Amino acid sequence: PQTKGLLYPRESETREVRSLDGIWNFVKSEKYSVTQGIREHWYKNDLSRVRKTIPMPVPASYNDIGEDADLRDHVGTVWYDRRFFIPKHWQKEQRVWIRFGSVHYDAHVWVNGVQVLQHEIGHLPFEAEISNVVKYGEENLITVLCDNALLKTTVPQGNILEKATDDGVTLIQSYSFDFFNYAGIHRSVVIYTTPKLYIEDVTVTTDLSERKGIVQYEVKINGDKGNWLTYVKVNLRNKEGDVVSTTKSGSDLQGVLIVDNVKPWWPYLMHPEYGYLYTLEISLCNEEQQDIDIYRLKVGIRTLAWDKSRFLINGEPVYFRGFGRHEDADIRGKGLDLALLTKDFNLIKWIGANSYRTSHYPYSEESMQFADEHGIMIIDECPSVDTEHYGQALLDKHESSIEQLIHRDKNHPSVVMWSIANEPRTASGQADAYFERVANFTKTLDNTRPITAAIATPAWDDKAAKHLDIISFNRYNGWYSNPGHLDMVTQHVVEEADSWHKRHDKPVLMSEYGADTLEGYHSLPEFVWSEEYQSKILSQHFKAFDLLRKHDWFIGEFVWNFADFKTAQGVTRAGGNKKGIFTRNRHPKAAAHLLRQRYFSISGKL
Ligand code: GCB
Repeated sequence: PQTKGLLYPRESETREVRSLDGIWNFVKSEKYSVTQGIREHWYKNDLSRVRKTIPMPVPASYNDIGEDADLRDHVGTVWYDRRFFIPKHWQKEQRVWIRFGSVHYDAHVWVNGVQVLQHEIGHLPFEAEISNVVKYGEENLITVLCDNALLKTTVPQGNILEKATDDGVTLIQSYSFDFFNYAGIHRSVVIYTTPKLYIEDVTVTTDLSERKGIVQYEVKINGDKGNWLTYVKVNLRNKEGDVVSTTKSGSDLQGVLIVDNVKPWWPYLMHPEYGYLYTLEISLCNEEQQDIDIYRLKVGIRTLAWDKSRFLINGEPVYFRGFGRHEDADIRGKGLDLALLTKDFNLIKWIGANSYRTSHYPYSEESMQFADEHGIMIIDECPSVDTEHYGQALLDKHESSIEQLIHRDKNHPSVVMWSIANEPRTASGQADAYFERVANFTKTLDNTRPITAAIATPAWDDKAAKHLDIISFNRYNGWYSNPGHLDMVTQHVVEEADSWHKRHDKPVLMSEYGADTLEGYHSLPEFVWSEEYQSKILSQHFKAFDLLRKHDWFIGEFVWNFADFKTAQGVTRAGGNKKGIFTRNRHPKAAAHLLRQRYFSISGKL
């Protein structure tokens, strides 16, 4: 795994960043074959010389760009390429890097015909130094092979079947989770520079003591120091840009900064000034105090604590009002779209939510930065969905996904919990040892945040929850269980939350509930799929949550889902999963107004 460095690429006095986003050339392999293009050396020259290419936007999923079902439903490999310049002046005293925000699922990258990267598991960044591969002051070629196949040992798991069609055979990708397996170059591609000796990584942890903030940092540098004596100088700046704390010169790679009259990081609506961020400015200097490298990182100063019955931020108990979500939109699929991201955060705040779970995979780095700034708490989930057939190969990859996730997101104040799986099959005897391993592994990487998993196995049958700090459960009362029976919701929710708490004596939250709803379909009395039914199902849950909130240990409610999203085709899905409170275009359904009333009223700020 690529767990060295990977700081978000930012410009500074010593670093340049260039985007390779835009239109690339694209071709899909005719058949499912990882080796076809490799055998035929498609990466050695422009793809357009060997195949007829089509234009493909980056970042975006490729599936919904065309009018062709074969492209949408393609199973296997596709190829992208484009040309780019490297300025001549980068040759001196620089390292040149290529970095991908994410490619789903498996990616191989060549620069000028030389393979520089391979990365499996989508949703996470990866990078390589390409200083010795690029041509300076000239045009260069980058080629990406992307494979979307999900198998028994991928995270998440899937299965590929060969089926007869009217014209021969075809490959069908099956998977048990319901979100569409979008693929392609999903997030931004950048080329950036660092000095030869550079800041490779930073880890920050924070604490509060009375009115003081404590920022502990650890900096990793990399590169040949030669005979230089180097120093790390760290400044903490407030929003106005004033230095509020600084290290003495000649400091170590690790240290502590103290901030008087600190402004802590608070969740949205928990404090008038929520989402307060300082800037940590790290300078690597030589003995004459000249800057060799400078990197800046936003820092929120807060504490997290949890016990058997509570979850606290800055010493205050938190009740989560949130959503399960997806990175999903018309045309772009899972491609990063800053307009959509901004709109989503506006809607999250409009509705009064203070949190969401990154169901069912890590979301973009840009979204994590938004969450920091808007005070939105994140339950950060790794891409393990519906885990089954437990085994060592799967465990290795599952752990790798967690390692990469924590490495990427460890410094975000918004991340308040790690979710190590969604709806794993935890009735199985093997789930016990498997999740013990995964939970322990996660703890060794970060013990400052609690661990959860969203579980759908009933408490009495589950083998994994004992390894978690906080229990999240998913249940569709009035939908998958007893559809049409709104009078069977409240009691069942209360009983299930109670059963989790009795068995484990830990904080409990409901991580999914809801009902599919076709916008504009109305029915009185309420009928499944109508806007009235969704509103009523929410109200019945609210009654349960109000009963449960009398106990400290019930700590949150997460509607499924923020917005409608695309799924594989199936007779239970009308154009996708319609459990959104917003439509796929982000318009409110009737239930959005109801939820808004509740979220503001329970936040105490109506
Ligand atoms: C679940 C899954 C979620 C689905 C949802 C549904 O339990 O965790 O991924 O989308 O149910 O609507 O069926």
